[in-house]
Amino acid sequence: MQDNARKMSGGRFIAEMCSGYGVTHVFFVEAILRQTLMEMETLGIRRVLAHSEKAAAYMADGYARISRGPGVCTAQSVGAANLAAGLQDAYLALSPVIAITGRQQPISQYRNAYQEILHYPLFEPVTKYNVNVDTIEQLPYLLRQAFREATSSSPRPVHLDLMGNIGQGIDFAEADMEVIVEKPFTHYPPNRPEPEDERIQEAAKLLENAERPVIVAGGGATASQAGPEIVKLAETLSIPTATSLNGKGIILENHPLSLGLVGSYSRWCANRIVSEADLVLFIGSHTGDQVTNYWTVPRPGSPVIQIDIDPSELGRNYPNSVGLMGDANVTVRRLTECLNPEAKKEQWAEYAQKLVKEWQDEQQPLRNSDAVPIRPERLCKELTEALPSDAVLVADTGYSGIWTGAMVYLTHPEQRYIRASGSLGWAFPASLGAKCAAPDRPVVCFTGDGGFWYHLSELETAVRCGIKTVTVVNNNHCLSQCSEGVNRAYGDRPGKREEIYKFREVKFARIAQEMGCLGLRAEQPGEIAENLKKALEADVPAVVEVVTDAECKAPEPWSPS
Ligand SMILES: Cc1ncc(C[n+]2csc(CCOP(=O)(O)OP(=O)(O)O)c2C)c(N)n1
Repeated sequence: MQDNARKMSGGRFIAEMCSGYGVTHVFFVEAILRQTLMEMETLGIRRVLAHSEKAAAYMADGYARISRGPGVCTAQSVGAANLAAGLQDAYLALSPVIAITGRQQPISQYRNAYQEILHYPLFEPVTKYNVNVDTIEQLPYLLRQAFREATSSSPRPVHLDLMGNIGQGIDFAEADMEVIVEKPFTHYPPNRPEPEDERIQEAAKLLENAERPVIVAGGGATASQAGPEIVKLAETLSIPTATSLNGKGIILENHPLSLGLVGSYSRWCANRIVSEADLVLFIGSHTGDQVTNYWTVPRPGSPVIQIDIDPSELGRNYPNSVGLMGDANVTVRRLTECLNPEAKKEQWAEYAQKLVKEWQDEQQPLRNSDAVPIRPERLCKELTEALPSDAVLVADTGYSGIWTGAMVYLTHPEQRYIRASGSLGWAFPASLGAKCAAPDRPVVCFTGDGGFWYHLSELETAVRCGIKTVTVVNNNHCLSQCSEGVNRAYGDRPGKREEIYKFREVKFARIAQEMGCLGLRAEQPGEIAENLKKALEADVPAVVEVVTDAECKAPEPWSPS
């Protein structure tokens, strides 16, 4: 027996560990870990019973992204596949979700046990640590490692599969165990490594000598809370700065050096400037297809400096002139300290701003449009104006990501933006998790009707658990982003093409109202502002349905010819 070990159940141990690591909410579908959930109540951890395991995983993901720490979700054996499906977005977004499932005892394995398939392969592609907990003695080691793995380097989901289909082999088992909480791993980044001096000097020289440098900041910059340091660096040399969707908010979108979003969900001005740059500084960006518009922006072969906490990312898609392995915040600070401010690129920055202004002028008539059905650009303008200075905006995928990413301006340092990494329907449950992590901040979800349909039932969860979010439904009664592709496929051929992307014209405001929420519907542009105001002031979860024009399509991303 160790010095500080106490005899306790696995359930008590898991509950105390979660509490020690600062976990305030757990998201789950019954039946799983009943002892743990009971013990969590005594420790003040809120149990959020969801209507599906996928939604529970999305909630834990939203919670983790906003709390900047581990988010916990759990499901019994038969729910494991649903839970794993919900981890794809967290995996892609580098979100530290801890997923706990139960699995049948060995005596039932491989003999047609009811509800049972192998879990391990389901979780392999969506976790960085995927282990079985067979005995209570393993629990302290494996659970502590799970917190460490989830939050360190590139944070990502982890999975513990406990003995017993509802985890009872661990949950109720007793042993002498010590609750050890390793403070650094209660949040990410747990540590802030710095690159070597010579590398920093090399990067500084390249930046000083470049004529047209540009910064592209990504999710790693957000994770490191590097915004103020990046803005200082940008201002020191007047470097135009673009972001990915995960980096949105790193530089305020009314800052004179801000270009907005670059890549495929983007503004053309950002793509043009990044494309014309003679040096690109990627900060905490995975340089994937979305932020680079399928690796065309910047052009292949462009000189690149890259900063990342994960060395395997340095040069993955663009060979680095200099690769800086380190935390974004401290690395950028050290880089700025080495720069000669006389090497400013004012002309280049002015040129970049001219393009940004052109883009904004082009958008103006759409943002102010009084058209009915409402244009999404007008909705985004109203949302920009209504968004409180400390709001969290949670965006779904597809057009919801494009509209909010490019057209809702974040203009306050406290505002946060998180978005689906591609899974339609993610945003609404994720916004509930985000609200649990930040109960005092307004949390606004932006989703299309196609996305909202996925987890509509979680409105009941929001009301039951008092999770007071605002959900803006861009309701065009169809999968608008898909209609173009379907029409292209049909070409001139006759047929019922609408069957592939159209829905019935349902009123979400009425459904919401029926479920105990405040439900509001805007059919005229002039109604949006008042509805958003009422929703933000409501003392119940609110749904603001805005009837928009399905024919409005997002512009194709700009690419170099
Ligand atoms: C899980 C999943 N299935 C399918 C898709 C493909 N998809 C991307 S956007 C989209 C349409 C979204 O429709 P809606 O939420 O109504 O927004 P709109 O395009 O109408 O603005 C679809 C089906 C996806 N991204 N994720």
